Amino acid sequence: MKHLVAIVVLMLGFAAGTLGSAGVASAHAARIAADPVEDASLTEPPPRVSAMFNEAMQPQFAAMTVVGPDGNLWSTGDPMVDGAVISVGVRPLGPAGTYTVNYRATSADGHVVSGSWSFQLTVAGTATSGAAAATPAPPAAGAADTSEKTSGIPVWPFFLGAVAIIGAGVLWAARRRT
Ligand SMILES: [Cu+2]
Repeated sequence: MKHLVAIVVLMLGFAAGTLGSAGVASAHAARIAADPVEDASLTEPPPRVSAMFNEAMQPQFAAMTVVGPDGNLWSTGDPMVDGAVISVGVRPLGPAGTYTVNYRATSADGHVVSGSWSFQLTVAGTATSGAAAATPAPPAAGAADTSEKTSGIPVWPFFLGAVAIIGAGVLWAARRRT
């Protein structure tokens, strides 16, 4: 039981560190460029969006999604990690408005880096959207991998929620014992 409490405390600390790291200057990997650039006004949808970091990122566990003004998912396929650059394909876009790119990736030192940026589409495309962003997108055609990263949805909010719930339960149980 003691070990379990220690593990949960560690996980909570890690989660808090992940959440708190966004605004804190640190030596961890940081996003140094984005394509399209932040707040760009585009008349044509980009075929892909990408973020460049200041160091190479681990190819595993990278997530990147594009959510449109309609709240739907417009990214398609798996995120691609190429050294310090993470990118994901984008469907032909639909409604004009703000599209937000969300990403989460692990740097070489194991720290998780997550964030988002937005760009504007000023001329509506004719395409229809993908799945609603709240639900996992179906795997890309031909994709054999059905792991969670295939969906393109960051899983960490759910992970943090689960950690919080488990942590509360363990602490409650531990308190009852003493
Ligand atoms: Cu780090």
